[in-house]
Amino acid sequence: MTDLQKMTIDPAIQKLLEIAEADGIELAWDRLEAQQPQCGFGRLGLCCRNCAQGPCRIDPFGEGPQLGVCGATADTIVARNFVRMIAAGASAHSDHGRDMALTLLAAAEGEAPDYTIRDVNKLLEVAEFLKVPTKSRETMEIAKDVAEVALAQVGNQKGELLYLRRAPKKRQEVWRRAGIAPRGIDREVVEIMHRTHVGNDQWYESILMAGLRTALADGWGGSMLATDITDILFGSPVPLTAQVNMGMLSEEEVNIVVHGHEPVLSEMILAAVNDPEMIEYAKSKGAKGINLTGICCTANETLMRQGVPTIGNFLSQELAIMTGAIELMVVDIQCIMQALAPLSEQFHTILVTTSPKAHIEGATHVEFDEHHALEIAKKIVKMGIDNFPNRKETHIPAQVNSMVAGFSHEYINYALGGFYRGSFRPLNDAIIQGRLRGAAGVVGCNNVHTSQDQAHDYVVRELIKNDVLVVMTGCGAIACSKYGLLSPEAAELAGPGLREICEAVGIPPVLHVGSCVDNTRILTVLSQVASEGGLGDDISDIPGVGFAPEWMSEKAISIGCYFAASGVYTIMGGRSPIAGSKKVTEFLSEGWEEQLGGKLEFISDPEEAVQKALKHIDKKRAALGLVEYDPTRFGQSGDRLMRQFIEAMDAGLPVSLYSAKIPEQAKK
Ligand code: BF8
Ligand code: SF4
Repeated sequence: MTDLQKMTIDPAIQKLLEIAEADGIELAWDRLEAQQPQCGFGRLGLCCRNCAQGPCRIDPFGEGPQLGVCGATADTIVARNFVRMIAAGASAHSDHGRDMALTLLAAAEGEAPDYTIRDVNKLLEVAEFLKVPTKSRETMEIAKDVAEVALAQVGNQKGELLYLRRAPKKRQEVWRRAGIAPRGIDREVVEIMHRTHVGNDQWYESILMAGLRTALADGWGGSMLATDITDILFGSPVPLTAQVNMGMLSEEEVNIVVHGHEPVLSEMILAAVNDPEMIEYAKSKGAKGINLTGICCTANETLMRQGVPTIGNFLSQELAIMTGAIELMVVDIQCIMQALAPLSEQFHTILVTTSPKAHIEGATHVEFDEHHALEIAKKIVKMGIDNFPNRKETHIPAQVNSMVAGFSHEYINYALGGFYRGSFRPLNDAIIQGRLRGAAGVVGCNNVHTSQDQAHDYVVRELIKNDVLVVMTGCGAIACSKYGLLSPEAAELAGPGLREICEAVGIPPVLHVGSCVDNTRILTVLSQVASEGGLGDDISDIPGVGFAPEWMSEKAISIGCYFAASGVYTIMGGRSPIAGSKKVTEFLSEGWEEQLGGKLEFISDPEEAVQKALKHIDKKRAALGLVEYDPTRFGQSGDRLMRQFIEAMDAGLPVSLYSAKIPEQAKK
């Protein structure tokens, strides 16, 4: 493997890294090197700074100190650090959900005229879950109540979150029995901060179970509300084709890039760049038009609904600026590197921050306010257009790939069951028959410690090759779309059973279900699959796994934990932040599996991770009494054989369409 391949497998990024090296531009990889050696205690989760008597560090080799000044053990310190990660991640998702609810409220009250209700059916469905009456009521009246109940859920003090009822009954009972059915989102997060204060909860098991309750408040609360309200305001996604990677930057147009997470901003920027006046203005500055593209999850949001091209995932953000082709990058919240500000000063790019919660020193701040959304969005776009004449030399890589995105859980249901009988029955049947071995959710970030996208690409290729249907979100989805895995043609790479399904239904073997908050769509699919029958009656019965091969953010930890608490075997790649405690590591695995049927494990080797995942899927199949997975039983139909038959005919080779065996020379 070359040095460049060790950094990224994306050829567009490799090309830009070469330029960075030649020009002496410092990037995340250089800063990682400058950080070496990284603190071993911190890496293992063994450093506590929760009070001013510390920092206290526990010696993992048992030779140095084994207790913090207050007497905290390694297990306590590791568990406390871990659940604080959950709390931060759950806060990020849930505060995003809260902001979506506030936008819905403002829209319903007529104070945010640029937003409207694009999916009334979804509003009605959500209203039912939130116990908001709908009969003989105006849409905006319902929307106002939905927004208010959603906000009340965030601050709920007693009882349980209403969305827990979306889970299979058995799962709800598991949560109640374990004492982890979340109350309100804010309450759970505050409680974690309280529990982990010096001298409070000091038993790792109790700390970790509280962490799970907080993670559930994210998955079945804050994130689920964020997804639902986004669908209400901007429409539930349906499949569309789109393009991905740096080649979607334009040499001739004004390039505006949205980066961050909240579609409240990116949707308005999209409206602004499509304004004919803006386009004319861009032309007056010598550009051919305006080209909007995105990075990270806000890109996923606009991609899923509008087909806006995505130019990259987390580790691509600095390189995007390095193309010299971006007039303006507008960011809102989360996963935005501070390094973008000094970097953009080396180019002509204007970096605009917009959220009162996410300022960056050196960037231009234009505060976004949903009450004047379009006006502010136009102001930002105009700044970009005005910057076009300042563009100098550009290095836009040629790489572009096609993909299909937009698989909401509603659409997956529709695609598999058909319009008149939308259902997960065909999916369940495919798993029962063994045509599909199982299903997997592969999600999460890039992490500079591992080659960008490599683990995502490897894990997903292996899973589909083994007839495991894959659903993806976040930077993982962007990663795999760059290598063509989210296109229908990728069915060629799938195992025989999965390939047949893809060809029959017309879907890729890897389905893009959205941004990181949209992992909740996977929870909804899992619940509906469990309720459909034939695959047990709980999420933990389903032959499925969760993966976050390149995770780095605290949000990913929260996601991993709410999947585990929902009954899914979840594998996180890279380094384990709990490696400093054997007890904590075992509790997250065996302990949680015993109580909850799901577990969380950190496995750095992707090959080992895939093997464990397949083994787990087979174990679940056996527990359900399903036929053993046998790929040789399938693959005797489909487009591929027809294509091979025609090719062989053209080549004058002896073949029979009805023969399962095609002569070697007829194969590609
Ligand atoms: O929420 S996958 S790097 S962009 S945290 Fe961030 Fe990770 Fe990307 Fe989206 Ni999710
Ligand atoms: Fe040290 Fe305990 Fe304070 Fe942590 S809480 S820094 S272990 S004294």
